[in-house]
Amino acid sequence: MKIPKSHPRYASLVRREKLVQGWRDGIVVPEGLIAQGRGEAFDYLLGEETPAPALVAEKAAAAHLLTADRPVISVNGNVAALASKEVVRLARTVSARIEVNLFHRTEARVARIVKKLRAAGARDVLGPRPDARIPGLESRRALCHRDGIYSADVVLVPLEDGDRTEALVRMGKTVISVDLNPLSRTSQRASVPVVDELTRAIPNIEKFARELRADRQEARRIARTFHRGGNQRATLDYLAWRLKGLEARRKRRG
Ligand code: PTJ
Repeated sequence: MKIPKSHPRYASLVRREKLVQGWRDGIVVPEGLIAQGRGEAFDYLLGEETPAPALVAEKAAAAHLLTADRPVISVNGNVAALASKEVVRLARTVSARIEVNLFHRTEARVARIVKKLRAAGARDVLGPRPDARIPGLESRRALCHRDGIYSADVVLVPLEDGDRTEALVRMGKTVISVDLNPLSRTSQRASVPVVDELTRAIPNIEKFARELRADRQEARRIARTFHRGGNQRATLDYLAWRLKGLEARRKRRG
């Protein structure tokens, strides 16, 4: 479907089309379309733009990825459909490995996602033939690579389910999440929860990484001083302020 650029919700409609196409191509699972709907509801409440606390978390995410010894970006079906190019660009900027890790795992879908990432410019993608397991996880999401997620010190997990975030934190890793729901288990458990829309968050993290690349000391300082609790409070305050504003506008209109 051709979406007119003048449509007030153009960006959101383009994301929907990408996901539906991803589903047709066997990259996205139907559950992924439901997940996007949930994300959209939160994005609507947040004003469909990056809130200030998310910018702070995105800068901290960039700092952690840049100063990591073994950073890994985990990719699932939705992420591949929405932001393959952006993920590849970020991986290059912060020298991270990319690993396909799926909740609804089939080997055929892993192979299709790897192909999509390669077409977007990735050279070396982990995912097929996993050789390790994340301890304490029953689902097929536990399957991973010893050279990738298993031994990573910093893992970026966009659009995640809470179980794996908890398991990765238990393994002692710094976990960066991207999830529009500030109340999800993922956002509550991640070391750096980024509450922003994926296709805005990944380029923002990349932009901050480019800025910080020349000053590792500053990157280390930002990573060290990020205050997770304070940032989460600021996100909820922002949401409450938005809702109050919407209510005031409704009252003015009568
Ligand atoms: O490809 P697979 O098999 O690994 O499956 C991927 C999905 C997304 C289906 C799977 O990870 C899943 O079921 O995720 P959940 O538990 O529904 O969580 C997804 C979270 O991402 C929800 O909290 C949504 O609010 C959030 N979300 C959805 N779309 C976006 C988003 N956050 C940021 N940007 C989005 N575009």
